[in-house]
Amino acid sequence: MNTNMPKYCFFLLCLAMLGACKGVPRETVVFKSDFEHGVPVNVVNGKIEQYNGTGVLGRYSDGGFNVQVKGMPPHDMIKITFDLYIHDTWDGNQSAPGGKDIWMMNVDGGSVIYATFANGGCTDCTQSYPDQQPVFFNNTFNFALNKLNSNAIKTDLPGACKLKDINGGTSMYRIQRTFHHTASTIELGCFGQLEDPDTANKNCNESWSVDNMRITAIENR
Ligand SMILES: [Ca+2]
Ligand SMILES: [Ca+2]
Repeated sequence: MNTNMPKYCFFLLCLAMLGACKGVPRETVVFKSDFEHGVPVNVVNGKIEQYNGTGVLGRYSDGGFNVQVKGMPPHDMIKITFDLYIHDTWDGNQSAPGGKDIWMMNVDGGSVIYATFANGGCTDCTQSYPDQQPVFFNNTFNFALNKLNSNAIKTDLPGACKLKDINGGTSMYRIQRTFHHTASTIELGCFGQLEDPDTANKNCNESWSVDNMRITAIENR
């Protein structure tokens, strides 16, 4: 038997432990809310509504909210996660007057998601999501033609207003984006840009809300 074997194994174990420690990113949650206790102080233009047994930030149709976080720890990356609910009858890529129905997410004024969504049983509607951005050619923004509810993780939820209590009236998407970011402040904005000729009932016909939002600062080490 090789008497050096125990020492050799100990040496390998130390190397493995060192390797495990080095390079592990440090994650700090800088904003987190399930919207069960009112509008968080970081949220501008926030409003809370009960939907399907839980508090959500919304509902909005046109317009939306901003989340502002200041004094963040040193970091290299930001991870944003939340649930996005698309409520009732969205027309996706349809032309005027029903569409397009666009939902967008901005970070520090730059566009991260600018996409159309369709929902609520629209038979010949397409949506651009999960494509994040339209392609600009022929002097216009061309949105991708994906199937209604593409990439939704739930499509059998009840509607919120026009399709209230009707299963399939709401679809839910899990939004998760990670990107390079080093500034000590961040401003996240979420907005709708919806077309509906029935302006008096727009917020009932097509709206959106979010839940379980978390912003994490990640420092690579
Ligand atoms: Ca909630
Ligand atoms: Ca519409």
